[in-house]
Amino acid sequence: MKIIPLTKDITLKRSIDQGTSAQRASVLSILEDVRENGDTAVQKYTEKFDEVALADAKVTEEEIHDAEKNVDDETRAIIREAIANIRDFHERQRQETWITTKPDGTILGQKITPLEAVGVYVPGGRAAYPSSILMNVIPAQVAGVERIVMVSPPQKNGRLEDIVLVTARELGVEEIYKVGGAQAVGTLAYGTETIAPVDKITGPGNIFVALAKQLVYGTVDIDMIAGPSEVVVLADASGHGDYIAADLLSQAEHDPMSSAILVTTSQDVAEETLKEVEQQLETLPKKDIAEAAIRDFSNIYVADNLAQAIAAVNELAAEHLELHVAKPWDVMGKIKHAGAIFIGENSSEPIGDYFAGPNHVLPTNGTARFSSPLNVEDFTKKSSIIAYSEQAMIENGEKVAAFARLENLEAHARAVEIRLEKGALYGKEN
Ligand code: HSO
Ligand code: ZN
Repeated sequence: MKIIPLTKDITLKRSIDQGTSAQRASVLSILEDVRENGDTAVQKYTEKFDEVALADAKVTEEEIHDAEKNVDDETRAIIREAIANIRDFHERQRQETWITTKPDGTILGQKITPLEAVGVYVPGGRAAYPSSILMNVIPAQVAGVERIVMVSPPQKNGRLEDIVLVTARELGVEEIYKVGGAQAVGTLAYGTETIAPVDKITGPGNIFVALAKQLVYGTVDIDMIAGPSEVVVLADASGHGDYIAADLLSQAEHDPMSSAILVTTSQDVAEETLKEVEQQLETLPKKDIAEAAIRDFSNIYVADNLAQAIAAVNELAAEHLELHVAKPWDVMGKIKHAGAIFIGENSSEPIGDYFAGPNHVLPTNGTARFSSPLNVEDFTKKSSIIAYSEQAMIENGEKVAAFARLENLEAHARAVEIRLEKGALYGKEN
């Protein structure tokens, strides 16, 4: 991390792991194996990668009860409150089916249907974030998805992390399997003898999971391929270096390839932030990770004025953007690209990770230019409704037939014309 004057063409080093060709080949062969050999293949890979033999991957009621004993009431109360906030926010995203009628009797509409089955991948070990379970499951539930399946790699004792099971229970997710990696993605996409396939797979995972999701896309839908977490802070002279540094580090600790950027109009804020980052870093348990991210993917840019700073921030199209400026709402109106915008210095990014309500699954690596946070609509699909009246058919049929002949599609034209000839006749019969 260095302090650099903001020039016109700042290039931001951000990165996403694309995987090696060996990793791709291995993922492809696992997927093929799971597709052909179902449960037998899944068991084999669980033994190989998770080093545990599981005759049945399904999580039992007993395992959930055991997990519940190990998670205290206080923790569960926090999770419940987060669930309520996240559910409340996502309820507002729900879209309704609509229908419109025209004067000639034509009825047109858009029917919203939830996906029938969704699989949520939950990484194992330290990355088994309960918050990510909430962020993936709740929008699916609000959308009305009937079957939500959770998969996660087993620990060596053959069980899932207590907190994963308790969070699933709090959400009412009942179908949980102890399977991880590419084999879990294959299971969800193709189904096995014991696990029915789903329509969409969401949730973060390691490179093998990401590659597998890419490869099954088309057979099923997927959410996105997320890159390392990133944050951009925009600050003017009113910004406080200690707050800014703390927030930069909060995303730096996610991944050695995470990116934490400050764009500021104030040299003083730049210097104070740099000093604070160095100091605060020292005592972080994940110092190694955060240090790498700060060293390799993070910088402080000093702009001449706010307009230049805003232009840079739009260029970056950050996953998370914090506005530490005197008039954050004014600046908000000028932001074109960001996954989530945190307004004012009390809106620290982790508030959004856990508790405020909006989804923390956000477009990374500049994809906020064209994509949105995970949301309820992602778990629904639309069907168009077209109902033509006889009058509408008679009035418009010839135009449609002419359009069809423009494309040399004679059968299309005749399908319409047969109604123009006979429609009146059938109409009279009724
Ligand atoms: N900041 C991450 C999400 C997360 N943070 C989960 C903590 N737990 C990506 O938005
Ligand atoms: Zn985070």
